[in-house]
Amino acid sequence: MPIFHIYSASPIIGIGSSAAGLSTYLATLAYHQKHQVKSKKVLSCQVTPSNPSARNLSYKAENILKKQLMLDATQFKGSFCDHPFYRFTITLEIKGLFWAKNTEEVSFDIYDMPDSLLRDIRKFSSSHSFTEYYDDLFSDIGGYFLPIDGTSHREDEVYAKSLEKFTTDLTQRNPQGCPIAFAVTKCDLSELWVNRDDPRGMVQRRFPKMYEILENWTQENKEKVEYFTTSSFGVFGQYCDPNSIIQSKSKEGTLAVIRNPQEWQPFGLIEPLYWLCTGKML
Ligand SMILES: Nc1nc2c(ncn2[C@@H]2O[C@H](COP(=O)(O)OP(=O)(O)OP(=O)(O)O)[C@@H](O)[C@H]2O)c(=O)[nH]1
Ligand SMILES: [Mg+2]
Repeated sequence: MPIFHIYSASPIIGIGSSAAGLSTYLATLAYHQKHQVKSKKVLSCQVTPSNPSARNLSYKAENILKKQLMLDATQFKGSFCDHPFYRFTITLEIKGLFWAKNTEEVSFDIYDMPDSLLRDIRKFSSSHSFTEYYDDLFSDIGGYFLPIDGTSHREDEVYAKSLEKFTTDLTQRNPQGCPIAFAVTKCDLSELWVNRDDPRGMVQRRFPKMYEILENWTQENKEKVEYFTTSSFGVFGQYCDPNSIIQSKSKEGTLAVIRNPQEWQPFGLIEPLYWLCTGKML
């Protein structure tokens, strides 16, 4: 059986809204060996954490998330290269023509950045002590993964301003273009779950200002943006109850822990990463 190996040489950078769930997402990706992919053409999907930091994430999922606790907030480092990166390989079995099956392997590195970065990008980019750090955010990057807490819609305007600065700088510094995967996280929560199959519509309605910035950017510069819905915790039972217990809610979003670790079934984690690496939608 032929194996198509796609190796994304340039890393992906993950930057999200406050406590968007990026670290939880990566730990969940590392921990679950088999992942659900909605597309019927995907027969199976397996994720392998392939460097020590990624394997350590899997350990955190087992010993923190599964014990109904939260991960610590990701710390800001003085220099971009000090942030750990995680290496993953996604192996997909894809239905071909007639009875044929193809195997695809997609490997990539991803950086987990602290979420304060997106909120503060305007302050940050103009601060002299961070010039080098800011420059590194744009050099030789394969794509950006932008997880946004779906319940942080009252912060749309704040993030839209940062996104405007970020996309303008991206076009200037990276003329070859760079894709952005915008992922609405925590879609196990009922208010988001109902619209999980319409990511673009959900972003357009809940985050109209960010949507406008991204759509203008794609049209003017022929850059690529795609929208996704994800949940690291998933839903469970006959009534698709959110598999999460809410700890607190504010305009910045919702903090929660996993509710039923035995029924832990994340969804939507693979699609944005696959798209960033291959340019194809699953
Ligand atoms: N309901 C729900 N809550 C989630 C999900 N993923 C993460 N959370 C919660 O969201 C909060 C933040 O998660 P983190 O993974 O620490 O978020 P982060 O983006 O890494 O945040 P920083 O490291 O502070 O930048 C925690 O309370 C998580 O348990 C999810 O899929 N569903
Ligand atoms: Mg984090």
